[in-house]
Amino acid sequence: MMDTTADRPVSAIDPFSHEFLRDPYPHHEALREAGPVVWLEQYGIWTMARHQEVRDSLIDWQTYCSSAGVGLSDFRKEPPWRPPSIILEADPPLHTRTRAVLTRILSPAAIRILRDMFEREAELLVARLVEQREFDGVADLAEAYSLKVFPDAVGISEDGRENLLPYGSMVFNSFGPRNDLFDRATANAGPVRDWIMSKCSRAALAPGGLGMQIFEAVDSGELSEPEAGMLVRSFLSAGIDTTVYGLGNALYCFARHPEQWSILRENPNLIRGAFEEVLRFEAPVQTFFRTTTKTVDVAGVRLGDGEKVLLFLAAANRDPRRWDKPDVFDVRRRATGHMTFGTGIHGCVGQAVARLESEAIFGALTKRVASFELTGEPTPRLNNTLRGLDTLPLRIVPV
Ligand code: 4IA
Repeated sequence: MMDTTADRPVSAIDPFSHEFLRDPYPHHEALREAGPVVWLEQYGIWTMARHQEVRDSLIDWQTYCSSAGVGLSDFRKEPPWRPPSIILEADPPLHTRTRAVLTRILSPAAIRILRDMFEREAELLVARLVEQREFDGVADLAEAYSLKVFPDAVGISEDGRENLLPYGSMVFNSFGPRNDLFDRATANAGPVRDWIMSKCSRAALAPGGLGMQIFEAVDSGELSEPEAGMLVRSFLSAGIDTTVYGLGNALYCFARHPEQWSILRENPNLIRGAFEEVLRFEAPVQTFFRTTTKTVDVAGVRLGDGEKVLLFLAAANRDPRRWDKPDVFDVRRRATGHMTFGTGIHGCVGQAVARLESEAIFGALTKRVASFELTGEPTPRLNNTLRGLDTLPLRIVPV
């Protein structure tokens, strides 16, 4: 057989180093330009950073599977740090059955029912922040709002919610290598995991909430009782940090680009599209892995069976082959087609909730805030999967 290893593009980049995570964009460019698929020698894995290849791989779930884990760790070779998610870390037919339940519970009709509560909470929070004038965009807005509305909608108790962010930090750092970020995130894993699991049972959930609706799928025979608990865990894993980072990144974009904020204030119908542009430009979820189920040729390079592939969603989002002036933040751009929600059978099932949160928050803010001023240097919160801020000191200039 021909030795294809001589022909493959190779890179020594470590996508999980602090240096990379602090400013990934020059590295994204290097990976895109290295080739359609690139061997990362430090980890012995493949990576794809161009829009076309990332998209094609996400759509081809038969070749690029999820059941071996969507992090660096291969569940066939080492034990997962927690029981695998039965939706994220699953393939059809299991995935088809669990996904159908969550698709229904998060349907457009279900989201419409949430809108009043999400808008009311956004108005309350924004009124308080405008009064306060100076605040931290991460703690006082992105975290405060994300820890309120979605957990309320799921139907979990208020007390103990301080466990949700540490749990999310574990989940998202665990998709990367066992580096310092992973070690720090998992240092206190036991009690946090126990609290999360205690909130996933039927007994812990409010009647009528999204969590209890999962258990109603047990009564109709679609799921087993333990499977329902596992899907509540998926809500609590996927539904909070993602929106914290997304809302925080949005605020950061608007603080750095005041002219874009003015455009939004003059055309509130652009709010929806502006959030898509934030997701393209500063993707809260940067990367995901797949594992090959057979040998496959990608643009003339042969990938072996059972190999890990790191999909650079955030690099696809700035691929000049796909986007005009990709490094310009432009709220008027047609940004749909970004890869931040993924695509294909695993495309984000909760994306309407994320959009609702952003519309509620930025709808309230555009009415009351003329501009945001940075009162200090924002600091990054490094994570193996997520990109976002630890602190974002802001002052509001009211309307
Ligand atoms: C789960 C991709 C990310 C948003 C995500 C994380 C965890 C789970 C699903 C999605 O635990 O099911």
